[in-house]
Amino acid sequence: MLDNFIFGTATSAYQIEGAWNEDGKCPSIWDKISHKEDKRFRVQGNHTGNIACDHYHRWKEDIHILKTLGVKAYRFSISWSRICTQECMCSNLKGIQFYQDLVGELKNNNIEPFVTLYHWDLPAWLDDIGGWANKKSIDYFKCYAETMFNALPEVKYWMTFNEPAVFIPNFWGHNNKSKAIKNVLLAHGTAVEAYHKNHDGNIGIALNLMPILPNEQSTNDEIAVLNLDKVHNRIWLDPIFKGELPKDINELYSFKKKDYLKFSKDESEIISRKIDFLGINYYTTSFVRYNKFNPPLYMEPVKKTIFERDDMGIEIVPFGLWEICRKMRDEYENPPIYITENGRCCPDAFVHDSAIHDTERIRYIKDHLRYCRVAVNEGCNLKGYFYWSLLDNFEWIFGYNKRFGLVYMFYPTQNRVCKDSFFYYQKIINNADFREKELKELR
Ligand code: PNW
Repeated sequence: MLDNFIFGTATSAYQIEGAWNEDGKCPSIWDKISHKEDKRFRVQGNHTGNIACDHYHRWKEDIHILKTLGVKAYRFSISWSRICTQECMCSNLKGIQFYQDLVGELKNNNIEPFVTLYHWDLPAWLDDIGGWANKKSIDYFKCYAETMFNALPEVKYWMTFNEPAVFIPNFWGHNNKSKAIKNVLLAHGTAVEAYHKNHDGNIGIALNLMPILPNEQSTNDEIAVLNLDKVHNRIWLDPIFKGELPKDINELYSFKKKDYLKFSKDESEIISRKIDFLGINYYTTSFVRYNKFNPPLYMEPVKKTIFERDDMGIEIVPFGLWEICRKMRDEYENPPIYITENGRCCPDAFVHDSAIHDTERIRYIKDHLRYCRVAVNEGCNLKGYFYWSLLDNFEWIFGYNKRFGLVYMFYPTQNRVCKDSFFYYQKIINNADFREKELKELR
C-alpha cells in the first residue's frame, strides 16, 4: 500500500536558516519586516529570523535527523538573497557553496532534494524597485534560476514558486496586483523553459490549492463556488495548464480597465510551458454560500463547526486532499502531483518526561495519508507527500509561537527533540505492515 510513494518533509529558507547577514548575504524583505524597517507587517513578540533554527550552521545535524526519520525526499528552498546580492549579481560563491554542500550530503544519504527557488524571501534590492510588480523581476528571476540550475546539476526536482496566491496580495497595492500576477506567471514559465532547454529533470510549481465546496447543493451556492474557485485556484491553474485566464477574472478581482490582466499569444505560450509535476500545498477546504449583496464574488464563507481547528484556527478537512487531487485528475488531465506541504500546528509543550505527546498531529498525518491512498486508488497521479514541517520554525507573522514540526525546537539551546509524531511518521515510512494497518478502512 503506497509502496512506490515518496514520503518526505518540507522546510523553507527564511524559516529555518538564520545567518541572516553571513557570507555576503544581502537582506530580504523578511529581514526588513522582522527588523521593523518595513512596516507592512508586524511580527509577534518582535521575533526575527536572524538565528531561527540555525540550520545554516547545523545542516549536517538536520540531515542526520532526516536520515533517522527515513524520508526518501526533502523539500527546502534557496534564499535568493544569498545568491544574488545586488541587481545583476548572481555570483555569491559562499551562498552557492552552502546549497552545494547541502545537496551533496542529501545525495550521500539517498535523500532526494526537492528544491523551491522562491519561498517568499524576496531580496530587498528587488523589492526597492517594485518587486514582482516590476517587469524586470522576470529577468532577475531567470538569472537566479539559471545560476542555481547550473550550480546544482544533481537536483532533479525543482519548484519555481511557493504559493503565489499568498505572497502576491500581501505586498503590492491593489493596482499593482494584476502586474504582479502576470510577472510571476511569466517568471515561472521563463524558468521552466530555461530549465528544459539545458537540463534534464523535473520542474514544477507549488500552489496552495483549496477545494471550494457549496454549503448546500443549490444553483446559487454553486455560483459562489465557481467564483471563489476562479480567484483562488484557477487564476494559477488555467494559465499554467491551459495558457488562458478564467472567464471574467478581471471583474471578479474588480480590476480597473487600465489594470486588466490579459496575455498576448506569446505570453500565454511562455506561461503554459509544460511542467513536469504540480506541487500542492494542502491545508484546508473552503465552504461557501451565495450572498447577493456581496458583489463581485457573490459569496460568503461558511464556518463549519463540525471540523476541528488547529492552533492557527485552520479548519482540518482531510477528505479535501482527495477532492483536490480529483480536480487535477478530471479537469487538468491528471498531471503528476506531489503534496508538497500538509501539516498541523499544535500547542506542543514539554512535559515532565521531556517527550512531546502530539497525538493530534499523529491523527492529522494518519487522516491525510489515508486520503492520499484513496486518491492513488482512484487513479490520481499522486506520487508523494511532504509533511510540513521537519522542524518547528519561524512561522512568519506569528514568529516562533506556532509549531508545525515533527521535531521540537528548544530555541534557547537550539536543541532538537523528536516529537511522538516523528516516530509515528518514521514507522509509517519504514514499516509496510504497519502502514497497511494504519491506512486501510477507507475506500
Ligand atoms: C504555508 N491555508 O502556507 C507556507 O507555505 C509555509 O511557509 C507556512 O509555514 C505554512 O503554510 C504553515 O502556515 C499556507 O489556506 C497557505 O490554510 C495556506 C493555508 C495555510 C498555510
